[in-house]
Amino acid sequence: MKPDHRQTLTIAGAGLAGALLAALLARAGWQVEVFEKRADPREVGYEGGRSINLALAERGLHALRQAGLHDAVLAQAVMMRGRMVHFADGRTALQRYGKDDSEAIWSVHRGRLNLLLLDAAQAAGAKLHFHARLDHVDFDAQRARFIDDRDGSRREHAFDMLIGADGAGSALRGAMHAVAPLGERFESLGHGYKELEIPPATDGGFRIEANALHIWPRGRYMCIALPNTERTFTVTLFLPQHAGQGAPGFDALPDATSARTLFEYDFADALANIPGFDADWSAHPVGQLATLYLDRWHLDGRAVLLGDAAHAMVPFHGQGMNCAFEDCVALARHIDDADDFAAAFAAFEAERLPNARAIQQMALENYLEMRDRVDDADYLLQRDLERLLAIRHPERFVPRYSMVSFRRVPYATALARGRVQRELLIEATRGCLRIEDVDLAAADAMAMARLEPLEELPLPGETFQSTTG
Ligand code: FAD
Ligand code: E0Q
Repeated sequence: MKPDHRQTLTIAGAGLAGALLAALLARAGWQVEVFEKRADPREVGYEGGRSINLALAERGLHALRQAGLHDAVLAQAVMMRGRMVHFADGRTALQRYGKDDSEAIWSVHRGRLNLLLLDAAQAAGAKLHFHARLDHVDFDAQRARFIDDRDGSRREHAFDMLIGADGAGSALRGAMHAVAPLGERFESLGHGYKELEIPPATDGGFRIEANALHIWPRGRYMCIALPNTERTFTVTLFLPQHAGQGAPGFDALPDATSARTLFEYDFADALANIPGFDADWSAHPVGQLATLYLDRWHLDGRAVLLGDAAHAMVPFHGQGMNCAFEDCVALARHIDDADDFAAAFAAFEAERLPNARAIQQMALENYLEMRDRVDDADYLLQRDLERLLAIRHPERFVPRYSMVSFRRVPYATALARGRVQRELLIEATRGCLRIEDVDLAAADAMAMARLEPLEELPLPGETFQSTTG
């Protein structure tokens, strides 16, 4: 479709996905209006609530490139070359994410990224409305009601179509569900998270390695830390909600003193760098983690969901935002390609829903891998062989982590090829203790026989260009 000035695209939610989508669609020439329940963060400062920083990888970077924001975002990001694993005995080891610095991920500040996206959306011509919480939708009359939570005042808005970028608790999803069930299923992980801060060192520098994602795996739970440009780190503790089977849980840590005892035992080297531990613990809430599955994401041409509103996932692959950004590019492309909105939304759902399912599953799998396996001997041997095969067969054997983080092949492809590769690694390392024990010729033969070259697979929408951008 060519942009039609008699039609307005109305977006609910000006978070990460809503703001980027508004920028992309406005740049393509569409009239866009965005309604956000919170205050304008550019006026009141960012009132976050959820994770302070996020890992940005190639999928997200590619989407930002489409909006002309790649360089501006990277200028405010800290490179993370790999995972710095802090073992229980105090040793540390850096596990590189990629082959060199061209394959790294980036720690970005959620609030600053959101500000940049809002500015870009506005500069491209999108109209932004704050203090406007989507509350009720009449799909027959095509009218939506928004509430200003400061005083409870209401405003009505006539829409042509609604796009739900209003996050995991999406009000649009609820309204769509009332008209035609979406097959909604929430699966709680049973684990929550809490954030703490490592401030700069007394000399103003970073207290621990700056260019890494730190991880303290402890079997059934773990801590991670991501660097900030301010030379601080945001630490996140992931822990079962309920204590049991010898493992601690948030319910058994009623106060900072009991939490401190856990940290003294399990995360002593982290605790030594968190001088505000007690205050952080008391002030920060425990966040919930869940996966949201839907069977449908759209209501003919009148409404569609994307990002967390459509497919919230657990954060252990660092892909929720990256996937949401990829959704934005895909939706803009389908709107460009299709003859009407119903066809665009249907094509978007058909392309993205299976891929959302795949990354949701990989994110769940990564929790087990991160908290329990990164210091396991079998796992380390398989990673060694994986690295070797990736060098020997660069076009065929691409580690699953790399397919997810450094490539843009569909997530479903990464999941399927990852399965084949994992089987291969298990078979080729069976009975081996060291990489020298592995029969490389046999591993090579398996790679050749079981894996087609990856680059021959087409990428979705490689040809999409926004009309004016
Ligand atoms: P949101 O960012 O939640 O934005 C939704 C917006 O809608 C908000 O501004 C909200 O105020 C607004 N809104 C809500 N309801 C209404 C309403 N009724 N009316 C109007 N506006 C409304 N992802 C990564 O890629 N990398 C990471 O490293 C990473 N780490 C994470 C760590 C944690 C602990 C968590 C919880 C998540 C992490 N994620 C990460 C996932 C990422 O935060 C989400 O996937 C991403 O924020 C989704 O963006 P969104 O725009 O869909 O939703
Ligand atoms: C990344 C980057 C919250 C979070 C975010 C992440 C990652 C992890 C563990 C977590 C996965 C990884 N990872 O290191 O394999 O790559 O974003 Cl817990």
